[in-house]
Amino acid sequence: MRKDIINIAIIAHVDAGKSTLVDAMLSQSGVFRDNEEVVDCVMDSNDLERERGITIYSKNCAIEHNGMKINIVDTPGHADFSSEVERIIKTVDTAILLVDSSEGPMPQTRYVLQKSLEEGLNPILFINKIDKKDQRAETVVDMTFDLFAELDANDEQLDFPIIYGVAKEGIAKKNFDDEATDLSALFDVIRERTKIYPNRDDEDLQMQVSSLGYDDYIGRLGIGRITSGVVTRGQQVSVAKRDGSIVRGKISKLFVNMGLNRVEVDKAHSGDIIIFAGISDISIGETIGDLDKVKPMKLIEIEEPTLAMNFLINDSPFAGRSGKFVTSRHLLARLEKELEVNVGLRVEELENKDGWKVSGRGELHLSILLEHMRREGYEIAVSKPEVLLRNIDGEIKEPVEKVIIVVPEEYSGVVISKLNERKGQMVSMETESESEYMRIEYLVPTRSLLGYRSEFINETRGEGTMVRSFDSYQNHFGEIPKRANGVLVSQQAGTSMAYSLFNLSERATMFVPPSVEVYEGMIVGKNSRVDDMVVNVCKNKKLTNVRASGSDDAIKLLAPHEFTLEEALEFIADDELVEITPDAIRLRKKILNAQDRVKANKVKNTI
Ligand SMILES: Nc1nc2c(ncn2[C@@H]2O[C@H](COP(=O)(O)OP(=O)(O)OP(=O)(O)O)[C@@H](O)[C@H]2O)c(=O)[nH]1
Ligand SMILES: [Mg+2]
Repeated sequence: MRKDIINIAIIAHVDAGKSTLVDAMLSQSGVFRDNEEVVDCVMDSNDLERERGITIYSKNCAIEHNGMKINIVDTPGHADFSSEVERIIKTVDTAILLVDSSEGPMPQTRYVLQKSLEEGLNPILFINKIDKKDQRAETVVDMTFDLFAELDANDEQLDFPIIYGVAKEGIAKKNFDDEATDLSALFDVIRERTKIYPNRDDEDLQMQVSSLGYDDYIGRLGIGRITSGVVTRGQQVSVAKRDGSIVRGKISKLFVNMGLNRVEVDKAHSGDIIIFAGISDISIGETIGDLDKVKPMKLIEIEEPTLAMNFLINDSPFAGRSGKFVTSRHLLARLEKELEVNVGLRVEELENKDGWKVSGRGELHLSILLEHMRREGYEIAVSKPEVLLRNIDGEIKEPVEKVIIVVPEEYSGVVISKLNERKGQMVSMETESESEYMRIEYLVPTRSLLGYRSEFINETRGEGTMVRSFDSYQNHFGEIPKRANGVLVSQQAGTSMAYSLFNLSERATMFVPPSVEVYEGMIVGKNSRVDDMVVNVCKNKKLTNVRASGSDDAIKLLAPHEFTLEEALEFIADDELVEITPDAIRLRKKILNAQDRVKANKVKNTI
């Protein structure tokens, strides 16, 4: 028996409360047992997602409401994953667009809304977090309406329903002042405004793969919505491949979503989102059809990568100390496995065969992969991220991002001068209504934003917020300033000593605490000046027999600066690497010996 089916995507800018809303939808439709303890953002099931409080992978779940099956796709809000959201939008019947009641529409709101409108969806607007003190729901509704209009919404789309809610408490209402205790108002609107997917079970099978999964036991999984027809387990099918060829295959396993789980079924119906195994090289955009009757659907484009890093074999003196997987064979096998599911990732062997150039959609996309690898026991050395330029109509273009910054007025000067230095172009600047904050909008080449975030946080004392999103490809902006500070490089291997760290810290920010092992060529601090300095951090004070009372016992060391993986990648210069192992993130010079570095530099300068 086929149930009525609706597919919904939850879309928004990062942190608008998408995963929280999905929690509430799940719990109010009785997916959890009464006594079941449910964690917040239950869909953010990956451990990195839990730690960071963000969604990285889009995920499906399904609920039943009044006899109808609702497939819900929770999407990531971070801009690195835009293209994934774009693909999901192609497989749903409606979208719930969340907008924060105080923030208003943000760059990613614009992006996901634009894609939904282009796809012909009629989004439902959900003004979330109306419990916030600084909510301005009515203004935000107006702003969102303007955004719809600006994005050429048609009349039906412009007539979008509005729900006001507190996702955190599972509350939704039609009017701001209504009393509500649950999400009924949202479910009513979904029911009224969304067309149920038509029953097309009698037609030929057509199903396009819109995302991929992987299961250790059954291999690669294809995920997508059945446009028409039915799929049965064991069915022989034809597959229209990306390259235009048509091959045969068999659906060996078939699943649909039910609550939070995938359940295995014998048959799935038109309109439903399925997960299937059996076709080992299935890829995004490929169409499955009845045997010898497949009608390819319009190919979904796979986005070009924008950023690359070299993943190198870790050859530091500490290599192999904490990792289990350190050889090139290990790295290659892991990268190949990642390519199975990580759409938009590209891996090329480096010419000198000491590693791979790995390209992805942004810093987060690539650093998440690195973070996973180190947790699994890999060691890798990684080079400075490099923005990928594009040749468009014979001209070299580079990606440019829109940057929206909100800072206390006193810091606006330094932000503006830094962004100008980095070849940014100001788009607008205004005082936020009734506050001491300035809202500054810039267009800045992605290249010059690498490394800017930590500077920004420092210079605005953590009080500023910065949101970035891809804007366009533009003519190359030319040279941009290099890192303003040199580094302190350890002269020899040994153990760091509080005494030398203390002495150095007068003109540098140290990266290592006392009593840790360092090696020659390891970066141990940031110089306050522009040049690099080779230092000895292992020197201890000569003990004398006479000790001045109280003068040298108490060296007060500032805590060293600890890098997150992303910060480290942003920080390093061209001749440096980040050494990533399960238990440490170290910065180092590519060439460890100081004299060798000088020689190599000379050669470089004469060429
Ligand atoms: N005050 C308030 N906070 C909320 C509400 N809904 C969600 N939040 C909080 O907002 C933060 C982000 O919520 P998430 O559900 O993770 O947001 P998201 O949109 O899924 O974020 P990404 O997946 O990273 O794009 C969390 O700290 C939530 O507790 C709400 O209605 N009111
Ligand atoms: Mg989320």
